[in-house]
Amino acid sequence: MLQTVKEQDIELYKIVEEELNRQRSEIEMIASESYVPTQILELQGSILTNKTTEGFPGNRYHAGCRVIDKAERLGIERAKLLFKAEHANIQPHGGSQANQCVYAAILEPGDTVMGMRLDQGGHLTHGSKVNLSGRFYNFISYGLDRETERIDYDELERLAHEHHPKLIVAGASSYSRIIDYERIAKIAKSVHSKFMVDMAHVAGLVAAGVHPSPVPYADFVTSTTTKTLAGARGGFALCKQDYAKQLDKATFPGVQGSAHLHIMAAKAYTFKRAMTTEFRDCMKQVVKNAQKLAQVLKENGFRIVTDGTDNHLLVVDLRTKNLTGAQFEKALEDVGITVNKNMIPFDPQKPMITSGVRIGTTAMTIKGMKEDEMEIMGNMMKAVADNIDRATVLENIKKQVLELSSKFSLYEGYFDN
Ligand code: DSN
Repeated sequence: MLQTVKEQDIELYKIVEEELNRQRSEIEMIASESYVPTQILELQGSILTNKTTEGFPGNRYHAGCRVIDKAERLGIERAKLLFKAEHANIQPHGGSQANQCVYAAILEPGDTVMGMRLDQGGHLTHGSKVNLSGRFYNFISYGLDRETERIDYDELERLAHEHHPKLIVAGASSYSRIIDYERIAKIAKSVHSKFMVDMAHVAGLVAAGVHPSPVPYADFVTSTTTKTLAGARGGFALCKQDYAKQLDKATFPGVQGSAHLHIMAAKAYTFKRAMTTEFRDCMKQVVKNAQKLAQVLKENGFRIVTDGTDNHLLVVDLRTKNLTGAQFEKALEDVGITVNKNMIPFDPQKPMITSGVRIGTTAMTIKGMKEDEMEIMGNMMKAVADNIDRATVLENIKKQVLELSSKFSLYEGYFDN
């Protein structure tokens, strides 16, 4: 790939080459990342990018759509089949846009909505004041129980009865436990609220059947096709048939303009691949790996938020190691392990410092790592934490990281043709 780019734009070629080397040599544990199959790279780089169109298959604002309509229809049908959904819209450019499309479908500016607090695991688009969601709508936040560090469903119910939201949003970007979708759906029903689940982080696990599906309970389900779905860089939204027209109209012309056909084709491939046994086995291993890593870290003196995990990620409280998230993130990056600093529940630190890190196992599981490698990594993380100021020890760990990474290949022959 990229041979003509190499000839025409060596600066850009070198950036891609450098990034590929980074992805090959480092241990990638950002919970929202994965490695996509080469079919996704090919489709996202395909000639489908040339077609401009607005509207939906069979009802377009531009001529010449008879072929690309097939790609979007295929993606829609596969999304519906995979998640057993009544309606799918695969046009949202990302997860944030998918959320915006649902909001635009059923809310008016100023409407009251409930979402999970960003600093306790929620997402920016679930009502943060620095995001359009928090500026356009009156978001009331629910959070976690201080003892269990799990969603405080009683508080959620109390707030719902107090504020009568038009929509309740569930879903998170740093919550390691199963969310009780059925219970929140009942609460939503009891206050005549609609219910949306943003399943972006767990969508691959849901597709593989290793995590409960929100689809039977929610009026709307949004997601990305990246993260655990390990596919196209984009989003999609599912809904009950009753809301299909509203959702489509909100997506186009409400929120977005022309569709990205090359990405929609890659989404269609993502859904097909997520139905395979190979993908299901991989997702099972993602969860096993996260649980193993949590156990090893615990044995190594770290505190794990909620004491463990049910999914692909864990949030680690670093206070037992007298470290901040920013310090540990930097030290791990220096030895070649990539994680992100993350607020722990009721964190006394600021968001750019934090008391924790979030660690995900999707990418490394896709590369082929299993429990044995999780043990090695948990031990390396302890060694980094315990030797944060010892340059020679850290140099040695960096060599171990390289050695471990070199055992797992990534995009072999990428630049060969
Ligand atoms: N929401 C951000 C994350 O979870 O990392 C980006 O997808």
